Amino acid sequence: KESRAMKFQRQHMDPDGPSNNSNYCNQMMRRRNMTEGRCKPVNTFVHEPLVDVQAICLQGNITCKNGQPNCHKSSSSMKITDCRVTSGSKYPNCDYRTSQKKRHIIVACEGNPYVPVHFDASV
Ligand code: 5FA
Repeated sequence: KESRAMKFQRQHMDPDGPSNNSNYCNQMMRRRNMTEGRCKPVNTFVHEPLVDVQAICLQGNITCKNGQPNCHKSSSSMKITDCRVTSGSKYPNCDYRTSQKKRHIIVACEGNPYVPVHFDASV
């Protein structure tokens, strides 16, 4: 079974991306299996080395949106792409808007090793 750490990597890590095109989210949301059963409404991909994202678990500790205490905010801003389903999107034809940004990201970490398991927000 896929671990939560592996699920985070599948859903949120694309260190070598993005291929600079407006179809990025349409392609990546499908390729990373987030358009099976439903169109996942919002999802962020991070374009930084995996080790740099894992290191966020050692950076500023903050409260998560769900009230749990295990969130961490990156001390540097990171290259990200936000994917948001369009209002006209109709499953199974999932259609996304692609927006590239540089933001501090907030991830939830769990386990031993203590690694990212959830993408909480970008600020
Ligand atoms: N989740 C939320 N806060 C968490 C925390 N502090 N520590 C660990 N996990 C935390 O997200 C709900 C999901 O986020 C649940 O699985 C919860 O355990 C975890 P959502 O944004 O309400 O739903 P979603 O559809 O965006 O996310 P899912 O794909 O269902 O959940 P994932 O956590 O696998 O993916 P995510 O990284 O996009 O949240």
